[in-house]
Amino acid sequence: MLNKQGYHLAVLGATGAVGKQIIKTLEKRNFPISQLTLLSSARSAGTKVNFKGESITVQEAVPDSFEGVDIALFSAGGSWSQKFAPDAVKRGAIVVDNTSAFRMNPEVPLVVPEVNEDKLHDHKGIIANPNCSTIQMVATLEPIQKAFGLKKVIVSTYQAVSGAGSAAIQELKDQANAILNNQEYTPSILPVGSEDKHYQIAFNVIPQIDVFTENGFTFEEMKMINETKKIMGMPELKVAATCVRLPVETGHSESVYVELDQEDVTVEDLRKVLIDAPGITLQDQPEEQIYPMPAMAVGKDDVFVGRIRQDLDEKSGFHMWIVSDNLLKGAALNTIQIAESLIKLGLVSN
Ligand code: NAP
Ligand code: 3JN
Repeated sequence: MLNKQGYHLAVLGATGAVGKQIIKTLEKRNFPISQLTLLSSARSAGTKVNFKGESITVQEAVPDSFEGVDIALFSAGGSWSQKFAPDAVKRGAIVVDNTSAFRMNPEVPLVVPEVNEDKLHDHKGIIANPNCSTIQMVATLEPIQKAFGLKKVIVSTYQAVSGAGSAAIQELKDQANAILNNQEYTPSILPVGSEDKHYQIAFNVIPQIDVFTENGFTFEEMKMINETKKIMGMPELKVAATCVRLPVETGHSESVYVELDQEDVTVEDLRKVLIDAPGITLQDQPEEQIYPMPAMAVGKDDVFVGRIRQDLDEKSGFHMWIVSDNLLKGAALNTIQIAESLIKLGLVSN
């Protein structure tokens, strides 16, 4: 049942991998909704979606789709955010955007509520949701930074295909089937859908996510570097990233090395800080072979951290392994948590 006292929400990209998770998560968290407008391109317009026992018809997005909308959750791709965000804001909606279109705009807060919820007060109509790989890393780094100070971060990611959308999930399944059945398969999506060159992802690992930039890092790697500094409010923090695609359907993993300001920190000190951190579940019992894995993180809200160990040469250096559901905390859930924070802080009216 929709709630008359709730908010009019719109979801742009409602039929995509992220959009579907947004709809599920809104229902699961009983988000106060008086009206739900579901938007896609003309391709999926007319699709019926069940929400809280009601059938909602997906509509083709046009500027007037945002008339009367209080909060608009965008996940249709950057160019569509650029096109529709001004239309939505002009009509009085607050846009929470899941794309990279506005993330580095100094006028736009880039928010992970556990880290920098207070930045929502500065919004001018658009709030950006960070990249999935950034979110799970900063949720872990923030309590460490607060307790011990951070000097340097080096991350290598192991990213699931669902991060590249519904078509990439299908490609992994079709390709794995074809290879197991000795059939031909021509890759067409990964590493980057819009590029000419594509590689096999089933039974393979691709060290490229998004396009290359001039400095040799990919755009995905630059997003992690720049977004981490912005969210943590640490422009001087040293960050390097290598982003890699794996044949896993959902759940991003990260091997993260940090160097702390404080010299005398132990593994136990880090565990104590993380065990109390919001949105983090510590899974770190090597003697019992307990550590995070993507298959176990799917469908869960938290960021899972384990394999914490001190570097053998650098006393203030620590290694850890961070896993989260990239479609939930990495995208849909964080977007909805931002909307919940806006309500909690009295920053949105209905
Ligand atoms: P997807 O599975 O390919 O879905 C794309 C969605 O966008 C579909 O609903 C599609 O509608 C819709 N769309 C495409 N063109 C549109 C248009 N002209 N007008 C309105 N809707 C349109 O992709 P996804 O994985 O859900 O990701 C979508 C976007 O979310 C990505 O491009 C990215 O910017 C962002 N994203 C962010 C993160 C993160 O790290 N936070 C993670 C993943 C994705 P049709 O069904 O009609 O085609
Ligand atoms: O590939 C992944 O695992 C995450 C991908 C996110 C993504 C995919 C297409 C476009 C993004 C993003 O959110 O950074 C974008 C984008 O730049 O908007």
